[in-house]
Amino acid sequence: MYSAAAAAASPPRRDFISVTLSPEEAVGAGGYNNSKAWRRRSCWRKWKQLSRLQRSVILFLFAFLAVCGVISYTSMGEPWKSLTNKSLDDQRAEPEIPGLKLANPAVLPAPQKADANLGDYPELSPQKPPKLPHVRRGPSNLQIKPPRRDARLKTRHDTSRAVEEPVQADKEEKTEKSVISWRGAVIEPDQSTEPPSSKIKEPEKPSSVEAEDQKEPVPINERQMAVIEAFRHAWKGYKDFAWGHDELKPLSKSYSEWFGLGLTLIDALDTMWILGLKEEFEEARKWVANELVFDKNVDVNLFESTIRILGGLLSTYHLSGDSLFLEKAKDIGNRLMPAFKTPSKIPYSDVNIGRGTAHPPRWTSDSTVAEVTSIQLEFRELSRLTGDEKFQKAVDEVMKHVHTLSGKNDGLVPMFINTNSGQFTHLGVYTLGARADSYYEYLLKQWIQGGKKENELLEDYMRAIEGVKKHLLQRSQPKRLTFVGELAHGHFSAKMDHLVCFLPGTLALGAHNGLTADHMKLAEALIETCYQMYAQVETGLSPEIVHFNLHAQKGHKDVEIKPADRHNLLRPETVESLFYMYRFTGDKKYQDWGWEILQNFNKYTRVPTGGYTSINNVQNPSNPEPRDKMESFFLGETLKYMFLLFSDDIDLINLDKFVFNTEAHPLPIWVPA
Ligand code: DMJ
Repeated sequence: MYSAAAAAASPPRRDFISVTLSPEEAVGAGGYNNSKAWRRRSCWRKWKQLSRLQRSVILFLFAFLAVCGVISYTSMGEPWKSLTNKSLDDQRAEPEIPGLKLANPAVLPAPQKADANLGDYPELSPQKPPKLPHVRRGPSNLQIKPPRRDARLKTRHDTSRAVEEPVQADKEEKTEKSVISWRGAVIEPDQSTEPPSSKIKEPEKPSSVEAEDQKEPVPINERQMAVIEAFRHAWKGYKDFAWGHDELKPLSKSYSEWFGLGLTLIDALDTMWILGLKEEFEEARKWVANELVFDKNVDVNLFESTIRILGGLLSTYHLSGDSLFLEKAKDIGNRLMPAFKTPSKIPYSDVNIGRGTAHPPRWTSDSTVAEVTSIQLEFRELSRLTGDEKFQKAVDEVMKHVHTLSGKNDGLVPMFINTNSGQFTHLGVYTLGARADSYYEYLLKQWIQGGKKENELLEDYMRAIEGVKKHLLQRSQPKRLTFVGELAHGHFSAKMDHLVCFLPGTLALGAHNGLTADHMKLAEALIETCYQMYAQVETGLSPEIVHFNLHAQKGHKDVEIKPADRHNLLRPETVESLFYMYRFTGDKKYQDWGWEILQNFNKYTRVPTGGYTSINNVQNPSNPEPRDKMESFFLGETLKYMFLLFSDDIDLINLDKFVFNTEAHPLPIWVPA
């Protein structure tokens, strides 16, 4: 190309040849060793001998060559640059599990292939960090420790560094701690807690409590104030009519007993701490100090008492730093241990905490799969705090055993497990709802709690989500809502429990922790569905169970409700997922949806004399049929997640430092010693 252009623009050939100065010519003319001055003179002489035209042509050619040189240099740079970037991207984007963007993924097996049918989820929202004003909250004496640095700033910093400093970024990918999030940010947990393997002699000081002088006053917004008001109203009912008992019956102004252990009070302790309700907290603390006694001849359900009582005490200990709560946690933890004395080590469902005996329900020797696999976060944390390995050993053994069991369907588990044989029973029925739900939640959360090193947990989680995609996802009509149905002996049922609405939050949490962005897409689709389970109902409150329409019928919505399923127990799962979705996307619509739900709770479930009640009929706004019961999780979970959802402070229970148990009690994430 160059010679053709040159030829076209050149003068007659003779002139061109006569001006070509080669080293050979120079050598021939005067010898290679002649002085530089001679060579300069000789060149100059030759130049002078040229005609003006010849000189112009030469100057033009030099100029042309110089311009071409500059152009080709810049255009060669581009492919080089993109090649460098691509190889960096390739290093990041080739995990062992497709879509799993982990810094250290080598130990993970490939999952089974997902059904491609339902891949068409709404687009991810733009991958920008949420626009959250960075404030800390709460009265000064109830302040949660601020992080050592601004997590959002750090995330941005790390992202840009990954592009600008490839060598450094590559090194970071190989460290055990770093994980690439779904937004492409490098996440490095920086908690100061240690895993239980390190010998701890003294009970550990909680890591999350801040020295008084570092606390700042924090503004609480109007929606959060409304949650505080709702909590106070609920608490008033509990205090006036059910103090020290398990549950408030707000209409009859009395209480019901389940374990006789002040369940609502314990479940609500850390909510009061987070909401900054100092007086209420102090009063409840006194009750725990003076009245709470576990040496009682009473049967408790292992799962329920672990997630509500043990979990509640542990998280309150971490938030408050008050050793009273750790002492109580140790006491109940020890009293629950007899449940694990079974032939298979799969625990019994019930324990008598006074007598130290345990047993299965009267009608069967089976335990529920979700129950035996959703006590791990709490017992593992108890081991870490006490240095006594027995708690963790018992629950880890359950997980290891379940990991090896046959009877799963692409990672989906049956609902029952036998305490004698250790095998799954009632095979062939798969749900993400009651009796299986928190198995999936705790796979991910244990992996996060333990510093993302226990690969069997992650492997089971990833496989299970693939199983959900393959067997349980469907779309409704007319709105084409993505929902999670059930499978019974090969037959799909379009039934979804409200309980399943924990799943969008869990998927989003996984994506935040470096798992595939597909999980975030699915989370976005599912939370829309969970919201519609409220929005399409007359009271704006979800029933316990819905059935989705698979075929469009005139005048029918997506959601159908059977008479037996139209109650609402003040459950938290949708609000819980809204909280995670807002934290990770910053999309205000999630706050608005939560706000609508709170208003509808106020409208249809609030009892004027104090407390809130579950209702029997979400389809009848003029008579929702109050049930006269306020579940402890309304204070332990629903109102807590509401308050966190409306907060713009990502350090109000920072999700890179804490993992919530299935009853919304935050426990610290461990880091390697
Ligand atoms: C709570 O006790 C827990 O969230 C549990 O995992 C499921 N059921 C209730 C709330 O709905």
